[in-house]
Amino acid sequence: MAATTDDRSKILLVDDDAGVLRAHTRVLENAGLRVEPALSGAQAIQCLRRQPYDAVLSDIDMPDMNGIQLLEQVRAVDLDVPVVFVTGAPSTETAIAAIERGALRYLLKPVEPAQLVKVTHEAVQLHAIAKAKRQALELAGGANKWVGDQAGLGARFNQALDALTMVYQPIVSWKTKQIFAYEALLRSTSPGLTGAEALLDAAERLGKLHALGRRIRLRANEAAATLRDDQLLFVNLHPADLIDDDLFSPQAALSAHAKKVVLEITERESLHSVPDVQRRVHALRDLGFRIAIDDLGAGYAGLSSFALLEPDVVKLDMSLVRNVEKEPKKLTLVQTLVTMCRDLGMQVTAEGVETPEERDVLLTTGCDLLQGYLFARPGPPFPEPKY
Ligand code: G
Ligand code: MN
Repeated sequence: MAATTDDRSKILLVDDDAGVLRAHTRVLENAGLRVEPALSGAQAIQCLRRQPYDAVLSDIDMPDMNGIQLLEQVRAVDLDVPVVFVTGAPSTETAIAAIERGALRYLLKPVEPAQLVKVTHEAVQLHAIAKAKRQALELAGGANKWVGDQAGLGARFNQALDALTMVYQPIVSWKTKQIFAYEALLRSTSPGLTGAEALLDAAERLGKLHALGRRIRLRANEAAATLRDDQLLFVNLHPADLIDDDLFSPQAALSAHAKKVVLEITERESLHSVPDVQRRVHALRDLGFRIAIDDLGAGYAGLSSFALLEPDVVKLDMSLVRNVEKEPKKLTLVQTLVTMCRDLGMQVTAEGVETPEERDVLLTTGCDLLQGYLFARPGPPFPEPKY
């Protein structure tokens, strides 16, 4: 194994066929690349957790974890590393799945050595660009993206945690002109960590997502206590909250009002890093919580989240709502989702409704629970909607 000071590009090569793995390793090493061979998806994920790679080249057809599943898990660990598939059993289905999930290229076995090298070099270059872009973003972000050291960030984070506020936005039933629920939304106005995203980002970097989640639930619990009994409170969870014991404790603050609380789990982030998702969600239900899938239509998690979470409520992402009256394809998709969810006994809400035109078209699909600036902006407990 090369020394850690070696600055040659590192490639993670995954194939359950030891012969192919050896042959491809030799081709890439001869081209001056460093290669870490892995005989399974699980082994590849272990490697990725230990150190970053410049590209991942993977077979698709493998026992236990196939290449597509591996790709999803890779994204939970590394957002930027390019993934190239090399497969002997091509099908349109897997090709579509691969590209949809952000695979860079799709090569057919047997691969010409020159092509393997060329595509790998391209992937490495793209990775360098992706890394540079992220750094540029951090620089340009100024106030919102922290570029200083961990200790400084930690101090800012603690201040921001103490000062964090929650705002509340109503979800209304258009039919009854009643408030169905409020969604609790995180806000941070602390210097250096302005905005919910900056605060979440800092928590993630510092390994303090649990502390942030607990504080959010403490605040949400204070609000839940003052909410009318016929109104629900929607509270957003981060996937990391699902592995925090505090969430599952009957003594925890929010558990006292569990029957009034709907926990939102976003489709934007993968749940693959959470072991036993179904058991955990079951435990939350036993405490009295209801479960919502948030940002439906914006995530890469596909429909697998339905099977995992069996949600009580589904929230259509605002990207599906925006201009829905002008885009027939979008409308068809929304109609299909609303019908499917309702058939499964789930309540459907639409987020980010901004215009009467969007509202009216959504109503025709059977979606009656609506949230967005058209009714009320998020504000201190509890803004009154206008209908
Ligand atoms: O990820 P989640 O769906 O929980 O985030 C909701 C976010 O969308 C909140 O930050 C909220 O302020 C914002 N929001 C709420 N209503 C609207 C709206 O009508 N339009 C837009 N653009 N944003 C909205
Ligand atoms: Mn939400």
